[in-house]
Amino acid sequence: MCGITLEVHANKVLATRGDERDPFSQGHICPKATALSDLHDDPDRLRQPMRRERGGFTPISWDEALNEAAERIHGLQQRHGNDAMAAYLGNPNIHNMGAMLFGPVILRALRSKNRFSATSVDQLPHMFAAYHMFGHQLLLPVPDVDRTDFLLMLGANPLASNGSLMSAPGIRRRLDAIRARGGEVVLMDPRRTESARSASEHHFIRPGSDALFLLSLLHVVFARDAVKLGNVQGLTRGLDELRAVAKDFSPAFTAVHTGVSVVALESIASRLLAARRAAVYGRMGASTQRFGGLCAWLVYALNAVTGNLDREGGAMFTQPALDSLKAAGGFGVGRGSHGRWRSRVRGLPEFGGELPVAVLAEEILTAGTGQIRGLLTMAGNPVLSTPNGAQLDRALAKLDLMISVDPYINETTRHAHLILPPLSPLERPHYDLALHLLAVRNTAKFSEPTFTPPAGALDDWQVHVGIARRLAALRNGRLDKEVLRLRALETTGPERMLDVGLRMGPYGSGANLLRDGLTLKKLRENPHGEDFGALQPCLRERLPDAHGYVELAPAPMIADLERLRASMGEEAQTLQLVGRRHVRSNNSWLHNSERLMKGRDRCTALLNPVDAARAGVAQGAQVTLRSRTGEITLSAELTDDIMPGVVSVPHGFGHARDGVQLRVASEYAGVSVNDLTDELLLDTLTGNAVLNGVPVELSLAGDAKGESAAS
Ligand SMILES: Nc1nc2c(c(=O)[nH]1)N[C@H]1C(S)=C(S)[C@@H](COP(=O)(O)OP(=O)(O)OC[C@H]3O[C@@H](n4cnc5c(=O)[nH]c(N)nc54)[C@H](O)[C@@H]3O)O[C@H]1N2
Ligand SMILES: Nc1nc2c(c(=O)[nH]1)N[C@H]1C(S)=C(S)[C@@H](COP(=O)(O)OP(=O)(O)OC[C@H]3O[C@@H](n4cnc5c(=O)[nH]c(N)nc54)[C@H](O)[C@@H]3O)O[C@H]1N2
Ligand SMILES: [Mo]
Repeated sequence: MCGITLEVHANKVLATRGDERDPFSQGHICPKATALSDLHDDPDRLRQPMRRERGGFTPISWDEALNEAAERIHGLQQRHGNDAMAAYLGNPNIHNMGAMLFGPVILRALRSKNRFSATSVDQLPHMFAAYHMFGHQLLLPVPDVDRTDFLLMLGANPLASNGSLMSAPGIRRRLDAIRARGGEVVLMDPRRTESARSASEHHFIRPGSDALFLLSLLHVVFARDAVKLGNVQGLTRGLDELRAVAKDFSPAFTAVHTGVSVVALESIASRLLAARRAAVYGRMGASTQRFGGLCAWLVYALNAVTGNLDREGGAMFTQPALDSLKAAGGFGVGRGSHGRWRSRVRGLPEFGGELPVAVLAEEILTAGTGQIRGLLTMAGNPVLSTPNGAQLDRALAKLDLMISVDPYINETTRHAHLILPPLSPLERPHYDLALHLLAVRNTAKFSEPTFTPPAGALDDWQVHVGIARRLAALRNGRLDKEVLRLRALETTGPERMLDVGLRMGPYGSGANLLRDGLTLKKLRENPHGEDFGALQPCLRERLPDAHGYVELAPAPMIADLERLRASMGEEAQTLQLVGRRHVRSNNSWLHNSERLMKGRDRCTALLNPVDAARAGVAQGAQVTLRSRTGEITLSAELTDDIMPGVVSVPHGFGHARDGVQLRVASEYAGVSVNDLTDELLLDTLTGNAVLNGVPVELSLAGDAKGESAAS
């Protein structure tokens, strides 16, 4: 989302700078931008499809690869049924225009109910809450950081992440501006993070307890009779039920569980209520935890009852230039769905057409009709990114067929029979379909490919349509209508769709060709990007007709409160594991850039000195962390910045596995925290994985006591 300027010569990037003229990022970039050229130049990046044979991977032609992919999928589905072929979509799809527009084509062609994605290790609770409250899974409120006077953040570290469900390039500047105009930023996080330094105030909060904290804030709002609905007045339902629910959760009742004192909570509530404009924002720490669904709901509800939903300086909704909520032409995203089918083994419900990725391994490993025997991964590395990744690692080795659309031979794709590598990010055009939807300002920008792709190379979308068309031909013959439709799509490509989408969007000319509106041509003429201004109140128009109101007390959330209450008895005796991100990293896949990786070891366990002393752990010592699913050994970093009783380990490491072909990443291999996260530990309301607040045991590495504890 940040505008960048690349200075290039021949096929080489000489310099990467922030684009000062980009109206959104205004010159800001983060280190990930410099990695673009490293990805482009990386000798480990695959330039040709690969087939796994006895002696390792051998390059094959694209035609051979696509034909073989389709034939093997078709054969597998004929033998075992359509659901035997599963798909997993990873995070980089959402930064990839072609994959966003054409991913659905291959998913439809697979006709499988076994669809998974990184959504269920990430923002699923937000989508779940948006679906049940606003009637559309993508109506996600974004904090209007540029105009708010009071920002309360839970479990987010935007100074490392650059935002998240709040695309906000240069977030430090934006947070500093809040304080400069006399406002406040309050952060709740079990670690005093980089973002805590840009906040006016930081409070430790016990992992997994945010729902209790939020209920107490609501309790205070109701107790003080301070409810104000503002712009959503007349649109809401369930206010009385919300009041009745919050009544039980007084600050005194929850304080022992959250670790946030009554005084602190009352003071935060007072300032939230007194602020002219305030916004509450929750992210990974409040989302990928045991009560993620409740947190997302309560954050949105709190914004609503304090008059801050859909108003300037509050929690607002974007009006993106290509509006995938309303897009014509068949590439809009559906409102969402819940419980239309269930996973075979554990019986977990689908959401939005997907099953929780935490069940993927058991669906492969459990024999019986409907067992998953084939998997297509598209831009995903679930071995490092999903709970109990080690189990999934073993499961993948057992598949009859695995195909990966991915530029690397990594922890996941090393199991693939075929790897189909897309273009480098500098060889494809870019328009961010997803993150404009989550941005703190309405803007649009299109970037041309920097370099011409090598002749014959294919990008993600071409692989998607290429396999889909071949599958259709195998099923119905070469002259089938579907085959011809897909062939036409292949020649049209994503840019035509983008152009139609922009024309039909809120700033486009629509069907009126004489009206002067946004087109792809216009964006091409202004590579710095178009600015459509600050977010505007728009919820009334954006609520889907089929819903038409804001539900403050959705039935599934109310029912889930029983689980929350039950958890209050069982205070954790063990350390609670949480995650962290580093500004020079992105999940698992930027670790092959020397420029990003150099410097001291980042795959460490942050421990409070109190916990360290109890286990006899000194600064820098090797420690072992164990959970139900496995153990990892890494060095300890002692710091008061982490709350007592909590240990923090980053994810995306663990590259020392046989067959991984990542030269730099292997030097900084680290260990995978997802060998400790537990596929059985879920936010059962939404099916989202618990990656924060996982019980673990700590011991000095090689300590016999720890070993006996593990058995
Ligand atoms: N413990 C713990 N686990 C976590 C998290 C956490 O905070 N803690 N975070 C979670 C979150 S938020 C997310 S989003 C997930 C991410 O989960 P995943 O998306 O499964 O994992 P990534 O590490 O992002 O891996 C992306 C893969 O895409 C490939 N790739 C990169 N660019 C492209 C491209 O343009 N095309 C194609 N075809 N492939 C590409 C890379 O080589 C890599 O294999 O991890 C989750 N896992
Ligand atoms: N540099 C960089 N940028 C990234 C990424 C990256 O890997 N590197 N990943 C991208 C992706 S895929 C995503 S989804 C976003 C994520 O963006 P963010 O959510 O902003 O980033 P995280 O670092 O995961 O922040 C989660 C915070 O929650 C805290 N936490 C843990 N448990 C709890 C809890 O129970 N309650 C509370 N209140 N806090 C808790 C953790 O200590 C951590 O500081 O970042 C994106 N941007
Ligand atoms: Mo993510």
